[in-house]
Amino acid sequence: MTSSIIPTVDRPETLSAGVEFDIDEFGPRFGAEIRGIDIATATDDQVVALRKALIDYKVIVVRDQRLDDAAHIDFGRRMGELTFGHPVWNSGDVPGEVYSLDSADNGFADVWHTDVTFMERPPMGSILRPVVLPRNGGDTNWADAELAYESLSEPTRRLVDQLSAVHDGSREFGYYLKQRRGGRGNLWDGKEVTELPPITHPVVRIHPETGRKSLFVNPGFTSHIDGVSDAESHGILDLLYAHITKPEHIVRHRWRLGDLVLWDNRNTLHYANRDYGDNRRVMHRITLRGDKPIGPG
Ligand SMILES: O=C(O)CCC(=O)C(=O)O
Ligand SMILES: [Fe+2]
Repeated sequence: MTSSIIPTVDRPETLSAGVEFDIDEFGPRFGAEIRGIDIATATDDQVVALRKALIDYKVIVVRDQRLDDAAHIDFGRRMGELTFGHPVWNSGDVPGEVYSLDSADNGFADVWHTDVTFMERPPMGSILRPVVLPRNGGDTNWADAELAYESLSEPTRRLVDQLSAVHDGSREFGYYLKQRRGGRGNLWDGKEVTELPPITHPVVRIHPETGRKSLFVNPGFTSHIDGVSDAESHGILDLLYAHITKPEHIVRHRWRLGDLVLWDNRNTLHYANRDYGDNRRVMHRITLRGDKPIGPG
């Protein structure tokens, strides 16, 4: 554990003057636990510093918080602009800003994915807290898609730099959307979502705040690589998924009640282990509005 001016990494423009946190880094540029902050009463300087830490570490864990949905939402509003919890999903008995994932209601996230990449403007980030936890199991894993890009060989980087991929939310949510309120979903980017057309994004995304490149494909929502054969698309995506999910690109979090985890949704993927049998697990997420992904081309 280091006590330092946040953040401790090598981008001087993100240094925050005078705000001290304890940071326990999981890796040089991926994952960190921040200690010594009370999210519900954080100062403006601390919120700014947290926002910078999120850019530097991509996944931030904060423990021992006491937040309900309202306080979770209030904190999210200080971190960015909130969207509906999801473009089409209605979580029932929670505010519209909350996306509730309840194992008793078939809510699982046991496929590697980046949130909502099937929309033109996927979220910038997400903030998640457990509401009900199984006695054990149900850890969440995040993969660093920026490190994954950087650790590809140069010829493969050159190949993927030129590619774009189609993301399709209708595979998972199309049927649900048709059933719901006569095909009317939630608002996203100011418009009611009534269909989920395939959306094309660059395979390599340039982070709008750091300029770094990351792999922006995921097994949850990417249907295929544009402009290549099916066999080539499968081959390229399989190669990228195997590479992204190598153990050295992953951090894994074991949840306790009171935890809050924030992630940058522009350069990470995540996966929730479904290894707790019939026990119940309920997670509440709020979602921060993001930009249209930009590639190197
Ligand atoms: O349940 C989890 O740990 C992750 C859920 C998830 O994918 C999300 O909240 O976006
Ligand atoms: Fe997710």
